[in-house]
Amino acid sequence: PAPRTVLLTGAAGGLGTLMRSLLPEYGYTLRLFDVRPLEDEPDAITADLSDTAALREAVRGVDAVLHLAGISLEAPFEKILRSNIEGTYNLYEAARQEGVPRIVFASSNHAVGFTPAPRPGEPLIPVGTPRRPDTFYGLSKSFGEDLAQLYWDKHGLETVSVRIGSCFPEPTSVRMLSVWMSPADGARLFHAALTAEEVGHTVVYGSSANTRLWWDLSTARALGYEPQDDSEPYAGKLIAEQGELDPRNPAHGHLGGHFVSDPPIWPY
Ligand code: NAI
Ligand code: 15L
Repeated sequence: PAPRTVLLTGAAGGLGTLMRSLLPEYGYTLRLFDVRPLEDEPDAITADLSDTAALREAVRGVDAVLHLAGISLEAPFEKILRSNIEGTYNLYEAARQEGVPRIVFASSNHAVGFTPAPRPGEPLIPVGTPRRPDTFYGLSKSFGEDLAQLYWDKHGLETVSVRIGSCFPEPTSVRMLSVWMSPADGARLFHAALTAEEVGHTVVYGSSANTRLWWDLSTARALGYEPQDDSEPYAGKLIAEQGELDPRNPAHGHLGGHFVSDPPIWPY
């Protein structure tokens, strides 16, 4: 049966806020979880991913989890370790103990961020490309994908790991023309990941059907995802402001953009 009640971790964040408004249209009842209080949501659970008792209670009875909580940019290793590595482990343990059948995990393009960006005419990057994290942050997403595989192989807990590109209302850089996922396509993809049958552990890239796409969306489409948006209408303005990408510049020539720099520079 299609999942109805979904635990949304990271509900107070940028993507969480977008999904709180978009996912109910698909018929979901969302249970909200974040360490940051959600003032306008009296039933939201305010807790840290280190609080294993709160997590057990949060996942009890849900049909699936959409796991967005975590540090979403580069940070000192100790912080990444606590929120993204141990926090994701704590969530999987709680889900296993409570018999939750599926997690949709917000992985990131930064798990493969050091992969050279394909030039026009070159093949798109498949999900099976070797992982090449560009940061401790990307490393934590690589860990999350391995954790998901372990919990599928050993415990039969399913995951769709979504290597999200850039999910924001509009693309704001030339790189984002290749990796952008419109919020509406994000909701379409998360819905497909929540409802597709027999996913085991499936890894997909998360983006719109961009004209300048860098990666292969076939595993996402196999879940039933049909992207409707394309960043191309934003191309003229962004290229006029920022210039074309120069593949000789490391921060232009890799999937992860400026995350490959040391230190990583945002925005790009
Ligand atoms: P965000 O930083 O706006 O939101 C993350 C939320 O997680 C915050 O509300 C924060 O309070 C919460 N959180 C962090 N550590 C926590 C902890 N230890 N316990 C409980 N809650 C905690 O990030 P955004 O943009 O909404 O991203 C959501 C997820 O998607 C993140 O996991 C991020 O890595 C991933 N992602 C997002 C992309 C995007 O384009 N927005 C691209 C690729 C991945
Ligand atoms: C991510 O993983 C970040 O969470 C998000 O804030 C963006 O930086 C995105 O990747 C990106 O690569 O643009």
